[in-house]
Amino acid sequence: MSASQQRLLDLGWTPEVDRAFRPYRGAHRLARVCRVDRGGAELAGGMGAVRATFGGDVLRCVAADRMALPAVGDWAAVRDWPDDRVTLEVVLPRRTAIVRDSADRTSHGQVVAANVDVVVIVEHLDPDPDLGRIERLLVLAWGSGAQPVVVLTKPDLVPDADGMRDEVAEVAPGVEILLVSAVSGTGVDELGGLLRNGRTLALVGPSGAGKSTLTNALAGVSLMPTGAVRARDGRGRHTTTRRELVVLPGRGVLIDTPGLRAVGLVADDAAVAGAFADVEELGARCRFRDCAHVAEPGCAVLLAVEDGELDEDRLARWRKLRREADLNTARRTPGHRRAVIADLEAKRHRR
Ligand SMILES: Nc1nc2c(ncn2[C@@H]2O[C@H](COP(=O)(O)OP(=O)(O)O)[C@@H](O)[C@H]2O)c(=O)[nH]1
Ligand SMILES: [Mg+2]
Ligand SMILES: [Zn+2]
Repeated sequence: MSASQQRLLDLGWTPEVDRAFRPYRGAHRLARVCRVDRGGAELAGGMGAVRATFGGDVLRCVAADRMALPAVGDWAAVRDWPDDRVTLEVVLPRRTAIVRDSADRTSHGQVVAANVDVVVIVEHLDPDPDLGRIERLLVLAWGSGAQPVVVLTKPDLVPDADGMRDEVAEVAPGVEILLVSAVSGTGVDELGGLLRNGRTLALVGPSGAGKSTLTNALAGVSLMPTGAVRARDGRGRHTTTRRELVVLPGRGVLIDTPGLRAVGLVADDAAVAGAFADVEELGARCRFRDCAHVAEPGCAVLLAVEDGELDEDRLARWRKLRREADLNTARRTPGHRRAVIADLEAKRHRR
């Protein structure tokens, strides 16, 4: 195998990517997006790193739909010009995408990371983990098409990490949960085991959870600035002038996303159902098929709450996320928008 092919494999290249790139071969080069900023993107490919601005087609697509904006993890066809300019001409179809509400709250989502195999939800044990945030990030993960895993950091700082993991397990049905301490080394190998066969892991979670520390621990070298040394710009915000995609040759690819604060979700029903598999399962046993689990007779969900089998707060958070998902669905389909919103309003008044 050539060095160029090896580099692409290390970047997570698959035959699927190759097929998608085929029509562009010849005039274009294949590369993966490592970072995006206002002016363009940094990419890596068989020939090494390259900086590109966005081509006309990309800009036209972005004007119509923000989701078309190249994102870290995207595979792209780039073009070299005689005057040494390089342009990102085409974003290849995404296998998976982590999508959140765009910061400007217009109509579309914003792709946080693309072509991710495993979404690693990173949450600290000290201070206490925020169960609601974990649930939201699980919805984000289920919506992406990638497999979610929860990593609880800083177990070295609490007396009963195992007990806390059990609590988190209650809000993460069917999801693997790892305790990982970059300080003591606990769980680092276990997490590293997920990085194999050129798979792409994306770390998501709040600022300070320990994402960059994990990246460094997995890489075995300090690639990412962490809490203690992180630079801030004049407004006190964390600067993002750093790479986000790290290649660990022979293992896989890590995407360290900047801290997602209040995650605006572009949740849909399926993503919420994935994150709340326990509620869904109970709901399937309700007497009425369209049971809203509010006051219906024969409601298995309410019965479970009564029996202490399902946490009331979790049910409340599920309701809230379901409402968000409904509103998102409404927002995304302009034709149905008015009717659905009217219906939601009517329901709200009835309650
Ligand atoms: N005690 C302890 N501290 C940690 C652990 N992981 C991260 N930290 C600290 O938490 C702070 C934030 O970590 P950082 O990686 O920058 O978080 P990020 O914002 O999610 O990238 C840093 O001061 C780290 O040294 C851990 O497992 N144990
Ligand atoms: Mg960080
Ligand atoms: Zn019910």
